[in-house]
Amino acid sequence: MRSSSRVAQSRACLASLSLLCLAQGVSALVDSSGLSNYSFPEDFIFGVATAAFQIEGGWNIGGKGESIWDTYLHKHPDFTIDGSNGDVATDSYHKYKSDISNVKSLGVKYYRMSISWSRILPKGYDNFVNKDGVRYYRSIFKELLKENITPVVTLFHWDLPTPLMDLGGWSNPKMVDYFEDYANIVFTVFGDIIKTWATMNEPHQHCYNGYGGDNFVPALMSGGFGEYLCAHYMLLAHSRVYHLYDKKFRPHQKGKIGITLDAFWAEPKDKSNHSDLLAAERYLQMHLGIFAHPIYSLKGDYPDLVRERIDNLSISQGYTRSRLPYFSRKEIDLLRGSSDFFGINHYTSYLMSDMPIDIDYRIPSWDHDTGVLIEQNPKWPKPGVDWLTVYPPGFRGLLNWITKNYGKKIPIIVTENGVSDLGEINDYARVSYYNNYLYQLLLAMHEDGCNIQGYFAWTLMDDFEWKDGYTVKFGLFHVDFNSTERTRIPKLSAFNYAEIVRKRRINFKYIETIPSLQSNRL
Ligand code: GBH
Repeated sequence: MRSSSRVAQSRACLASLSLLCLAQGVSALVDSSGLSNYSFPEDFIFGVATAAFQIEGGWNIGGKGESIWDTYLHKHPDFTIDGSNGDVATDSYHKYKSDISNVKSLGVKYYRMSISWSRILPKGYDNFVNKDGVRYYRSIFKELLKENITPVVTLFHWDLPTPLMDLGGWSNPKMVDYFEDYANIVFTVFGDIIKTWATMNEPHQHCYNGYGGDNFVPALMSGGFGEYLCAHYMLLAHSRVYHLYDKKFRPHQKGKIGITLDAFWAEPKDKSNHSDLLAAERYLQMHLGIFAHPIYSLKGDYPDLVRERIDNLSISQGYTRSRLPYFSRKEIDLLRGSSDFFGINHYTSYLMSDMPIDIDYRIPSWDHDTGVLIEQNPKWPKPGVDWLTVYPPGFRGLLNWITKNYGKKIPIIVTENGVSDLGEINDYARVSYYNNYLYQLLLAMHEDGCNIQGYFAWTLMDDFEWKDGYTVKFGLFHVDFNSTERTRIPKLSAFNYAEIVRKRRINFKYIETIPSLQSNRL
């Protein structure tokens, strides 16, 4: 690892890295030692994130029931591009102690993880609580606390218990009750330890890819209907659980509860073209505003733009009623303000331009309703997976968009951000990605006044990447999926992130310091 070829390689990479810095206007903003001028406040939350289905494995161990990803992948082994599934994943079910010591080695004080609903309630319903499942998560939480790491827990990161999917999953209004019943058990058994909860992860991605399309399980392909039913009942379920916590648990457990949304940044393709500016804004409203406006705006409800657009298109397509359900007055009031923080996941940006829509078009879809042409900018680097190009200023743009729309009072927590690699340990592109994206976050805080309180890197280690199986690698730690041990090795980016967390500054010359890493092991 410390060979001269590695050093030579790093020098070559440095050249391209500094070009990237220049291109992104960073070079003037660092001092001569390469440290960023701005720093992260002492109380800034630094963490690292994972999700149950992507790491645990142990799919039928310890009394766990099946989730939709278990059931679907067993039935359709070709769904993932490598024919894989989550049966073993990174085997965190057995290796959680070493995972926690890896979290600790990064120096972060927070760990974002999710609970597998079917490990706690094997059939999804609350009449039977699986004691082994409760014990498993308590052991993790205890181990984290022992290492002085605070767990931040998501209740739902896409692995719905299969029996609930058999009844329509999130398109069934009864899901609001079932989610409340699950949350009630989880708050009861873990609320003494867990003080930060997120109800759900990225409802947009779950609904769009799983209900509207077939990129994710349950692959319903119910375009133009499925996404909106799913979104609607997920929002109502979120609000129900927020109020459950607020009334029944918060008074004695004294925690916080919010939600994690997601968005790509929408960069107008031609900034001088008014219709491209409108297209970019429309994209953000249809993707992020549709979830954020009901929760975080003063007015509540779906954004007017979204409401009117889907109503009008539905009618012109010959439907008697809108494909987007309506909230009652009471539901609007209960949703408004139902989050203590704004959790946001962000990875990449796209160029947006206007796509004129055919109002009589008979096959509805979220994409058609949005009416935006989405393209990648070929000039932005693409270090790994096809959907992810690197454009750090887009991150600042998104943080400002959130602040502009929902105010400075609501604390923003970046609950995921990261990039994929092709399997290398010396992941120079990820070092550069984190440095540049974190710098944009500093600019959003220090120059734009965005109220950003935390940041979680996605992800601790290479994991099960949904449809991409194990072919796409987002980890700070490399995982050897060919070994039964699932051996974890820190990548270069793990050392770099640990240094950022320790120094509270970004070191843009980090790669130059590689030879000194040897004496500076995690
Ligand atoms: C996050 O979603 C998830 O929360 C996390 O579980 C996941 O591991 C992480 O991203 C990294 O992917 O193949 O062109 O159809 C991010 C949103 C949704 C972006 C699915 C990529 C597939 C695009 N992702 N999408 S495509």
